Amino acid sequence: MAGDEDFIISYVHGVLALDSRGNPTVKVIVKTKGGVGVGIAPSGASKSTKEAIEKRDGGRGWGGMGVGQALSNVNTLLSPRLIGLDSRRQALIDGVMIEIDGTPNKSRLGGNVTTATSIAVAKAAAASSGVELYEYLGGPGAKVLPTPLMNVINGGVHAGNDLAFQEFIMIPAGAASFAEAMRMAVEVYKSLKSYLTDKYGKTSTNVGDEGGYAPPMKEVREALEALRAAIKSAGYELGSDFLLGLDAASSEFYDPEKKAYRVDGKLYEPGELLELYSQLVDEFSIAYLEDPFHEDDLQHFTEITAKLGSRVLIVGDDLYATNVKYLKRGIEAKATNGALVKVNQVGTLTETLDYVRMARNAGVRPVISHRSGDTEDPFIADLAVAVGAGLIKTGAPARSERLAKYNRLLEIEDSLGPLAVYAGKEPFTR
Ligand code: 2PG
Ligand code: MG
Repeated sequence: MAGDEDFIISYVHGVLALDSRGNPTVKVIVKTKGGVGVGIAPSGASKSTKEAIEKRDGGRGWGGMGVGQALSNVNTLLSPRLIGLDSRRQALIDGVMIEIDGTPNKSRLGGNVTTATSIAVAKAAAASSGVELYEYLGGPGAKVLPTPLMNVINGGVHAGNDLAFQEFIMIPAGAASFAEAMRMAVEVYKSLKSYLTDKYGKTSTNVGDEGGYAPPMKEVREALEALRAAIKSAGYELGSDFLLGLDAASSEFYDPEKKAYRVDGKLYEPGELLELYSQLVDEFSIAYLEDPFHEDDLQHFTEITAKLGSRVLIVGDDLYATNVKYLKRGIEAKATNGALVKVNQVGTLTETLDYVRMARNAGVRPVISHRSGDTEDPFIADLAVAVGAGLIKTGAPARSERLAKYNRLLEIEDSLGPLAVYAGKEPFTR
């Protein structure tokens, strides 16, 4: 049994790491007498303006993306304040960082600094107590393996093609276990590769930032058609074995001057875009739709949720930026029935858990998510099981920064044995 002294933080150190796009990021190592925890901050491309600010050096080196100042914040500002604290006191430690930072968006310390530190602290405490991270964070009842939302065709700012929507997602909801979901997903991922090679040539299966293919498609329906064909040729049924999803990430193709969205070479007024979404839902068994409207258009979120919310999970990502302040507004406006969760959008684990709790209490489904620039840190896999989210979005079954999360979930399912429950279709049944 670990004693109290085993949890006391004795070492906090920031060190340079590189993310999956080769950009510098912050890695933090926290040690106690009883264990070590390492956290690495991920980084988005389609960021919300409401997110915590990453500390970047600017200047010429690393194309301005250096994190020298951020690392020095860990080593000179945070380290002396955190050493001596009990690593289990996550809320207190996150509160100390929020206080030292003193800004509404972590711009002094850096959201990359607070994120990596917050995660490292939780991992050090889990290691010190000798239990698995998901169990430390979620308690002995944590046993739900999330249904993966797998972005297998990349568009938007994650790929060099003309697809307006950022993510075309397959969802192996009909599997009986997480391991079976992965097998089904990999089979479809391979059959998608054959389909794309036949139709668009070899270069169409080069992958984008999240491991999905980035074929030279021009229209949204082409991508959905490809997914439908791939599911069928792998021997599965769309609508039962697999569902489909979209992250439109529509702030990226919204034209504020024209107050309209540019999709497939045409301009859509919000009402017309809503109509397009509802046709796609009917045509392609779409059960998941993220950021259908831009991040300040609460009103059309409310409209689409009223119209499609009984059949589709309408999820706010850029809309909420994992921040209770924006989620509260969304709940009051009945804007969505789902809320994306990214620790680095807000910058601490405590604030993330507050957000998950607020969502839950309002009947809004939390969806744990990676970033397009991610790392080998599998933290979100444990987080998803800990909070029993039932859904995780962490890319295609390709590129090790994505597979780190899936592989960790396979390991968790194995370690839970017969106790494990695969969420499957549950998050989609209302
Ligand atoms: C999103 C994310 C992750 P990014 O929009 O949901 O898929 O992308 O990390 O670039 O914001
Ligand atoms: Mg998104």
